[in-house]
Amino acid sequence: MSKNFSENIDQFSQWKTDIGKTLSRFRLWLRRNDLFNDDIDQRLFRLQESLKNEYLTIGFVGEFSRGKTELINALFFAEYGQRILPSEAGRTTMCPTELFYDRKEQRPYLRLLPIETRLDHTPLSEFRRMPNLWTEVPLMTSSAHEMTLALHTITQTKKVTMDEAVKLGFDTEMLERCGDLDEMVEIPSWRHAMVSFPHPMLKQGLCILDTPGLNALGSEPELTLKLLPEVQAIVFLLSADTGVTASDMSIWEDYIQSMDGRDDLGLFAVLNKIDTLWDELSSRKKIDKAVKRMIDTTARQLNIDPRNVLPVSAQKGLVAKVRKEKPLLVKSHIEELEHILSTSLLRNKEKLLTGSLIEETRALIFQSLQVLNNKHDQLISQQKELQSLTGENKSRINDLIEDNGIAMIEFQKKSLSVRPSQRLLERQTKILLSVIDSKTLSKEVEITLDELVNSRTTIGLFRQMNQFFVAIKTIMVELSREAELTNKMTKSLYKKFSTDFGLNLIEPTPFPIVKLNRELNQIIKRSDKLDKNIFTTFTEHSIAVKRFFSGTVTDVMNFFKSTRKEMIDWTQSVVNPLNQQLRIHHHMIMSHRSELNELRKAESNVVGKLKAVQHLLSDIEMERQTALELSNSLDEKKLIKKEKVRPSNIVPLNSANRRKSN
Ligand SMILES: Nc1nc2c(ncn2[C@@H]2O[C@H](COP(=O)(O)OP(=O)(O)OP(=O)(O)O)[C@@H](O)[C@H]2O)c(=O)[nH]1
Ligand SMILES: [Mg+2]
Repeated sequence: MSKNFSENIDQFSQWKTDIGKTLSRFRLWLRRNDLFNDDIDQRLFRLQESLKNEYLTIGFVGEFSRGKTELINALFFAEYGQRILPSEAGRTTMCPTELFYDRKEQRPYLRLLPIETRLDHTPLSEFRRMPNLWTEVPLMTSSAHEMTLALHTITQTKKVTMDEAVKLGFDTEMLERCGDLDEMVEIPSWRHAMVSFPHPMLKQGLCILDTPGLNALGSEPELTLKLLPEVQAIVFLLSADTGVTASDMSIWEDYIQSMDGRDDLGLFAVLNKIDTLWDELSSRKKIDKAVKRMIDTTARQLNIDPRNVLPVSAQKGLVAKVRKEKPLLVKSHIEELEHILSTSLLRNKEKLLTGSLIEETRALIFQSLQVLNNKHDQLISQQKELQSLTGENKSRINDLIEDNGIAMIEFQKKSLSVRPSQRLLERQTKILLSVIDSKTLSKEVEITLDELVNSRTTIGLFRQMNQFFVAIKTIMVELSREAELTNKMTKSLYKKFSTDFGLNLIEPTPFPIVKLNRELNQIIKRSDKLDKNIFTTFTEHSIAVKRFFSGTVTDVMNFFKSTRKEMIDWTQSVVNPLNQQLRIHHHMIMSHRSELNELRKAESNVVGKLKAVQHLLSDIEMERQTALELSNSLDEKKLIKKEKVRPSNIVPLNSANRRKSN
C-alpha cells in the first residue's frame, strides 16, 4: 500500500474522528449549561451522521485501454500481489464501478445493476436505495484469486439486436457487431457496479470511481452529470503510446475541460504507459527527453500547463510494488502521483466540509455562547445588588424584592408583547413551507410525467420539459419573495427581542434562498446539457429519452424535499435561541427572587450569597472558555497543515495556471 496515500487517508479519518469528538464535547457542554433540547439534539445528530457518511472520492476517466483500471490496481491494490480489478487490452471495464466500504452493512459485496434497468424511468440515484434490484456476487476477500474472479463479472457483456441496444440508450456507432451475426451487437450486461470491500483505505473513507472508456460517458449521463461533479479529484488518463488521439480529445472537450477552474476539484491529466518510451539501448537522458517532449505535446494539445501533465507507468508501478523493486518504482513515477492525488483530495474535501458542517457547528456554538453571555450579564447586575446589601444597607432588601417583582411583571409584559411578532413569524414560515408543499409539486410532476409518457415526438418531450421548468421557476420566484419577507420579519423580531429584553443577540442567519436558487439552476443547467447530449445521441424518440427526463424530474423533487427539510431546520434554528434566552432570563429572575427571600428570612447571609454568585460567574467563565476552545479547535483543525513541498514539478490543474489560449 502506498504510504503517501494511506497516510493522507488516515489523516482524513483522524480528522473526522476529531470533529466527531468536538461535536460530542459540545453536546456535553450544552447539557452542563442547561442549553440542551430536542431541536439541538436533532441538529447535532444530523451533523454527526453526515460526518460519518463523508467519503473522499477520486474518479478515473478516459478513453478505453488508457490504463485507468491498471492505475487503480497499482495505486491501491498492489499488496494483493496481483491485479484485483480486471485490466486487459481492449474494452474491459464495462460499466462505472464504485469501490468503497459500506459502513452501514459492514460487509464485502459486489452489486451489479442489470443494464435492462435503463428501460425504467427510475434514475440511478433511486436504484441505489433499492439493493434488491441489484445482482449480488459474493466477495471472498481472503483470497486474491477469488476476488479477481468475482470482480471479472463487471466485464460481462451480452448480445442483443441493434434495435434493443438503441432502446437501451446505446449509440449505434459505438457498438461492436458480433462477427457473423450481423444484426446482433455486444453491449455491457451491467449498468453500474458497487464494490464494498474492507480495504484499509476504503474503510477510512476513500471511494474510487472507475469508468469505462468512450461511449459510456455519453450513454450513461448520470455518470457525467451527477457522479463526476461530486468527486474531489479527477484523473484524466492518456497513453504515451498513442498520444492524444481524436477520441481522447473529444472526451476531454465534452466532459472534463468544463470542470476545470472549479476550486473544490483537483483535475489531473495523467500520461500513462511512459514505459513504452523506455528503450534499453537508449540512455536515461535520452528517455527523459522523450518523455519531456511527449508531455509538452500533450500539454499543447489539451491547452494546459506542461507541469500539469503527470507522467506515470501504472503497469511498471504495479510490478515494482509487487516485486518490491525500488529503482523501478522510482522510474514509474507512481509515488509522485500518489502524493499529489491524495493531497489534492484532502484539500478539496476540507474546503467543502469547512463551508458546510464546520460553519454550521460553529454557528450553533456561538448561538449557545450568547445565551450564556446574557446569563453572565444578568448575574453581574445581581451581584451588584447583593453588594449593595452589605454593611449599613440591609434595609434595602425589601426594595430589591420589590424591584425583582417589578422585573418579573416587566418580563411577563414583554413576553406577551413579543408574542404577536412571534406568531406572525410562525405563520410566515408556514406560508413559506406551503409554497413548496408536496401536494403543489406533485400536481406539476404528475402533469409533466403524464405528458412525457404520452408525448409522441422528441420535440414534444422537450416542450413538456420546458413547460415543467417554467412552472418550477415560477414556484421558485414565489418562494424567493416569501423568503425575503420571512428574513425581514426574523430580523425585526430579533431586534425587538434585543431592545425589549436588553439582550445581546447574534444576528439570525437568513434563510438561504440565494444558495437554493443556485442549486435549482444547476439542476436546470444540467438538464440543458442533457438535452444537447440527447439531440446528438438519439435521433428518435425513445424510452431512454424519457428516462433521462424523469431523472431530472426526480432531481427537482428531491431538491424540494430537501429544501422543505432545510426550511424546518432553519425555522427551528431562528426560533430556538429566542426561546432559550427567554427561559434563562425567566429562570434568573426567579432564582434571584428566592435568593432575596432567603436573605430576608435570614436563612442565609449576603457574604455566602455573594460567594455563590462569584462561584457561578467563574463557572460561566470556564464554560465560555471551553466553548471558545471548541470553536477554535474546529477552526484550527486543518486537514492540510501547510502546503507541503511538492516532490517534483507537479502542480494541480486549475484555471490560474492554465496556458492562456489565444
Ligand atoms: N505498457 C503499459 N501497458 C499498460 C500500462 N497501464 C496499462 N497498460 C495496459 O493497457 C491495457 C488496458 O489497461 P486497462 O487498465 O484495462 O485500461 P482501461 O483504461 O481501464 O480500459 P477500459 O476499462 O477498457 O476503459 C492493459 O493491457 C494493460 O496491461 C502501462 O503503464 N504500461
Ligand atoms: Mg478499465
